[in-house]
Parts: sequence; structure tokens; C-alpha cells
Amino acid sequence: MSDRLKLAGFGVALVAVFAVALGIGKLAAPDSEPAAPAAAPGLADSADGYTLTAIEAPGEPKAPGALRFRITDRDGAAVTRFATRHDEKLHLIVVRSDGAGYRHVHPAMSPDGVWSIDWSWAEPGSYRVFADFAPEGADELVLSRTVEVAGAVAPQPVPPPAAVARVDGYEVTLTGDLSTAGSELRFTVRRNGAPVTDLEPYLGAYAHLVALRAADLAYLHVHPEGEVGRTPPGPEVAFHAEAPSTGDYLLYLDFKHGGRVHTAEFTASVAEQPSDDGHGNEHGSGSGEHGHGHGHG
Ligand SMILES: [Cu+2]
Repeated sequence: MSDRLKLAGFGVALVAVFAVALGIGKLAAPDSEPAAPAAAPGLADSADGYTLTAIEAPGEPKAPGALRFRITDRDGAAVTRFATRHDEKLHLIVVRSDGAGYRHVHPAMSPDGVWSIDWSWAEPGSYRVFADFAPEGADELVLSRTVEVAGAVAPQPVPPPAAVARVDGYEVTLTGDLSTAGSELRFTVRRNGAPVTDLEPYLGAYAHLVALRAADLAYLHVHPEGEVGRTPPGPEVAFHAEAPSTGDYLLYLDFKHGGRVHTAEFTASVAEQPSDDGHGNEHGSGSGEHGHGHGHG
């Protein structure tokens, strides 16, 4: 028993030494790379005192069941009052770690604050589940959890960046470059070569865009520029987006036409900003020599 205690103490000491080493490492390596993982939006299961509880879901593919969770406050009590945003009180985005199997759904909440929706998985893998909501009177939040679905996984490589996506007989063209400075992304929807000018309202707009960083599925906040009743119902829909870093991003554009929601999927690559805008870039834009780690983990 005392041996075990000693060992435990030794473990703590090791952790402490390791932490100190990390601290020194951080000091020694200046701001060459923004510490992305810690600050990555949408990847935590708690923020601002709110928590996304563990998610109950089928553990294997093709098994029918339900997906269930709660949002709790800092006292551990289930939150039951949410603000309506984009026509819904909670948006649930589910995607496999490789970006495949994207789903955007709206579970129903029971009076005691349990969110649920019928659910089955098509494929095995590690899935990220994002809850996008705003408790009444609080800021909007994106919290997420991972759900493991048993089975052999064949991860798909991230598709190369492309300006055209095809889905359900529609062709969607992306114009505008995603950037760390913020930019406008415009999507043009065509069917059989003809511009689609009668998009149907979906979630209070003519399209809904979700953007995730491919490397870690960090969740970007994207703002629609169009508005039902003010902007024409296609063929163009526009958004403002700002990428938190360089790298590849997965874009999922949901639009409704013919009574159905369709999802066009894009990969967009954010390159290093040209340094000729001089100011505003406090990360030593003059020293572009040291190699940035392009090796993806
Ligand atoms: Cu939604």
C-alpha cells in the first residue's frame, strides 16, 4: 500500500516535471504557431458554465436507437430554456472524424431538458457531435463530444479543394476564398445547367453553412448575408466566414429545393496570408523562413 502511494506520488512528480518542461518549451518557442488545439472553437464539452452531457447513442452501425443528451448549467441542472436561432432552439451537427457522414438535425426536447432524436449509424468510426445553441439570456455556444461507433473504419482522405460540388442532380459553385482575415463566400446553385431561382427557406435563410477545420473539426461561426424576404431566393447565397488558421476546411452547404434539403460538400484551403498588408500581423511576418509544420498528424 505504501508502495502504491509512493508510486502515485512519483507519478505526480513526473507530471509536474513534464508540465514544467512544457512550460519551458513554450517559452523557448515564441509565437511561431498560434496554439490552435486549446483554443479551437467548438471542441470543448463545457464553456461559460454550460456542459454538454455524455451522449447516449447506439454503439454500432445499423442498430436502431436514439441519440440523447442534456445541456446542464453550472449547478448540474438541465437547461430547459433556449433562445430560438435560425428557427430552432438547438442545432445538432454530427460528422465523422474524417469529415464523412455529415448530418444536421434538430432533436426534440422533453420538458425536463432531455434532447433526443431517433438515430442509427450508417458506418463505424469516431464521430463528433456538436450542439449549437444559446441558453435563454446567454451567449450562443457550440459544445461537442465524441461518440465511438464500433467496427473497422476505412477513413476517407479529405477531398482536394474544389470550387464545384455536385449533389442530388444539383451543381453548386463556390466563389471567394476562405481566409484568416475574413471573407465572403458565395455559392451558386444550378440544376441541369439552369440557375435555381426558387430556393425554399430553410432555417430562416436560403441556405445554411457549416464550416469545420479538417485537422481537428474545430467549428467556425459563419454568418449568412442573405435573408428570406430581402434577398432573392437563389441562385446565389452568400456568407461571411473567418478561418482561425491556415489549413483545409470542410464546408457543408445545406439548401432546400423541391421539398428536400440537399447538402453540397466542399473542401477549401486557407493559405498563408500574403504579408504585404504589413501591420496587423503580430506574428513576425518578416521571418517567413522557419518551416511551418505541414506534416499532418
Ligand atoms: Cu440546424
